[in-house]
Amino acid sequence: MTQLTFPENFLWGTATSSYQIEGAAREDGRGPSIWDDFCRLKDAIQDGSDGSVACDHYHRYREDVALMKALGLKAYRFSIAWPRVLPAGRGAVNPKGIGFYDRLVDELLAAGIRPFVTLYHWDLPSALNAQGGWTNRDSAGWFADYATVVVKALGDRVKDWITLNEPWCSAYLGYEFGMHAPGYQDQALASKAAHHLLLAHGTALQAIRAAGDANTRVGITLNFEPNLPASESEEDRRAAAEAFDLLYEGFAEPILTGAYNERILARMAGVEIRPGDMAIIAGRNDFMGVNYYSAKLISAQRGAVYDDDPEFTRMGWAVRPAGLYAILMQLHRATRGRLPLYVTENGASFADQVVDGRVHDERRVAYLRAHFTQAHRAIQDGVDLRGYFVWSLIDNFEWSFGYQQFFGIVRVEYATQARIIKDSGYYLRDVATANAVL
Ligand code: IFM
Repeated sequence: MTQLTFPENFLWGTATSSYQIEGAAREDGRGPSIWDDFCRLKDAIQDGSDGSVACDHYHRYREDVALMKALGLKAYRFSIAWPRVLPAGRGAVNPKGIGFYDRLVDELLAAGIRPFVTLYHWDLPSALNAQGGWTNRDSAGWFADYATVVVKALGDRVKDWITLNEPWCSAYLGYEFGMHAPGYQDQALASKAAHHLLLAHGTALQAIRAAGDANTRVGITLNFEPNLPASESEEDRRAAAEAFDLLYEGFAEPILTGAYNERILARMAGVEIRPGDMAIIAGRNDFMGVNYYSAKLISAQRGAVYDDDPEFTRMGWAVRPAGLYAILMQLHRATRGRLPLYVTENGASFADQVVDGRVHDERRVAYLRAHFTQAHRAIQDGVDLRGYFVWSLIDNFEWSFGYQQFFGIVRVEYATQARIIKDSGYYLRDVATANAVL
């Protein structure tokens, strides 16, 4: 059997985000965020929970870094809680907030793990939301100022920066569908927020480079759900290629081309787009992060089809590994291979069980194997893919689903905060060690 070996120096790691794992929501001067507020709204979170304790990572980060080291992982993507660093969103810096990330970075480096730091993974300071949050055009400047503070504090050791995580979710789940903080339901607000998030990304690119050094690399993480043809027929292929894809057209395309297409402009009616905005949005990235979980099947006759899916995860997402190959190739073609890519999230929630102290999560192992295989196939076909971060290191607070979804390769027993490495964790260790799909 031929082994599917990855390129030398390929980075294997896991990803998390601040509000989903840290807890300690009211400790050491952290200010409130829109997620603290949103969780208090009636019925906002399915199990009525919040992230105030989560995985208690704020106190257990040493144990969590030791887990990564034991699993042989060479990279870790985590996010910084803006309200820990700037409790009011702007102005006074909280030294204890920066202090936490300072210790975390040192711990990672001592364990030989390269930090990839996301500056915004959805926990906007409440004080900024009171001023309109992402619907306020000033948010781009607020974000760049915050980025400057963090890069000045950690940039001597952190070289890989991600501005935003999944701005589609911040804009549309947060301002149009009401499923995420701040919980609004207004399409016009969502379009405004989307433009300002892109502007914030572009403005922060410049700020991060100014605050960093010659080795600073900066990019953005976007979520994708590509349109796949439901069959190999010519008409299904055409239908899939022509079907609207807000995730790609609304976010990747303006970043890569400096323009919104007609379909996006139609949604942007009423949004102030100033001369110069698009050039800022299309500023140079050193890489792009790809978050991939599922894809849509498009049929010329039936539109989006859901009925011939082989398998769904606990989130109700269809398992379609071929979509990972498709989006990596699409980005490769769009950038003529000039922009390095990372899979910054991929993983699956399944209902795990502990049996004799072990978690035999064979469905998650199979999911990961199938997706690693597609990533390998993309590399074979020329994609400059540099690393792969599995979502997630540990089970955690899955936003409006609370603690009822399980994405970790390590289980968390929330009553005791004990960590149990699942079979998928050992599988990732073996893949990372062999640098090959096993
Ligand atoms: O948990 C989330 C993460 O915060 C962002 N990307 C998708 C994951 C699974 O839903």
